[in-house]
Amino acid sequence: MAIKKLLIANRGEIALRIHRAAHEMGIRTIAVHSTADADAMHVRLADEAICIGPPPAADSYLNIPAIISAAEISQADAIHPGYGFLSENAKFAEIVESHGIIWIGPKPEHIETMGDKVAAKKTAGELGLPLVPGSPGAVEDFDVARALAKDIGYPVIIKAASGGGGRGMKVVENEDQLESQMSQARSEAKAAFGDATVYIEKYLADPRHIEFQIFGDGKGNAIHLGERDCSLQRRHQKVLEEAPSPVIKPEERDRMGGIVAKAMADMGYRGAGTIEFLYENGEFFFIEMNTRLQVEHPVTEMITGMDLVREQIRIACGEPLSKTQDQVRFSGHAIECRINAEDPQTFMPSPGKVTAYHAPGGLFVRVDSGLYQGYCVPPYYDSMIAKLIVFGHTREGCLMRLNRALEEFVIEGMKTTIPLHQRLLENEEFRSGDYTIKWLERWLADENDAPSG
Ligand code: MV4
Repeated sequence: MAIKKLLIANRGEIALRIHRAAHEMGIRTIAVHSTADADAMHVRLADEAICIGPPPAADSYLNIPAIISAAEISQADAIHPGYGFLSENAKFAEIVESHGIIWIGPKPEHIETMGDKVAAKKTAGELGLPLVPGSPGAVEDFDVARALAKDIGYPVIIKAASGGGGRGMKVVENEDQLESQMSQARSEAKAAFGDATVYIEKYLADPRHIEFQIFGDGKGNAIHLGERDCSLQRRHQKVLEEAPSPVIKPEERDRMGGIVAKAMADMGYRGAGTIEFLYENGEFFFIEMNTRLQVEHPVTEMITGMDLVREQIRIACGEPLSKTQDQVRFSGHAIECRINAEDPQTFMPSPGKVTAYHAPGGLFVRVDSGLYQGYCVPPYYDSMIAKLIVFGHTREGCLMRLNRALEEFVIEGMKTTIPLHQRLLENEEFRSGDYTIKWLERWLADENDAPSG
């Protein structure tokens, strides 16, 4: 099953990332784009480009008939969805496969299962992954919820089965609040996702967010590529990610990674996946699985020397994993800064025309971005305009190089979050690796109370 032409059903830096891997494998690429993206770099770089609709994503990058038509017209033999948009849409994966087109992603049934958080948790538990204590499934009845919460111990958290990414969650401090919070969670979930199903977990007060990268070949083999620490988030948006986590010891990585890879092998998982855990007091608790390539995959590439998109394409073609677990080697430290077209204090979006652009370079510095001088950042999509990824043999060396690279980065014509990353790099707690999921928002609030000149 060789691929000659690949349609990239995405935009921005990830479309470039996929194009690069494809071209290095001798595969021709087809870009799709909205009318707002006619001048985008992903369109310029691809061998062919097809306009699939007007600016709103619902009419273009989420427009399944338009994308399938583009694939048919261009005779694409594979589709890579990138992240976001249609990447975790099981129906789309099925439609792609039913047209005889190679889907560069997991089996549709696994996308479907992991998209339902209750089903995902049940599956993870059956596969031997450690779970946050909580309800064994969906909870509908208040009396059942009350008994469960009492058993688990307060505080508890109510989550929407169709949620994810932090949407539709309610923390409940005591029994008095349970009934009202639960009915509120249910009606919000119904309104947001068309599904009122909720479940209950013990609320972990201040954990880290640690996720394992895995690959499966769909035939019972799987490997892990270590963890990423994604604890630095604001309103459930990751700001900076690093690998390895500053708090995970090699033995812990090998042990947990082994458990995760075994689970994925047993389920017959195919392609790239990420298993998300909360980590508190030396313990891992499964929360969700992402069945796609992630924004922060480059930090894993930097410390393993592997090309994760190439790996995805190989697997989709039915080839074996390029390495056994024993051949995966972790070396050094990598950090990724997400650079958004936003005010670095208020986080207000700031799209506009790039009037000057200079990307940093030099040893161990990587910039994934579709920006160029004269490009207009459209207001319709995500505000992330670049990723700066830096490697160092040690974390300290990585931080020094990151500081240097941020200094070099010039993006004029709009506000960006580069100054936020520079402020963060000056912070001693961040530098020491001593942070949890609550740390960044607390630090930003403190900064606003006492702004430095
Ligand atoms: C939690 C939690 C505490 N306890 N579950 C937020 C997004 C979703 N993926 C899961 N989330 C959380 N689940 C229990 N039982 C705290 C969070 C959470 C969080 C998790 C990861 C990264 C940042 C976060 C910010 C706030 C809350």
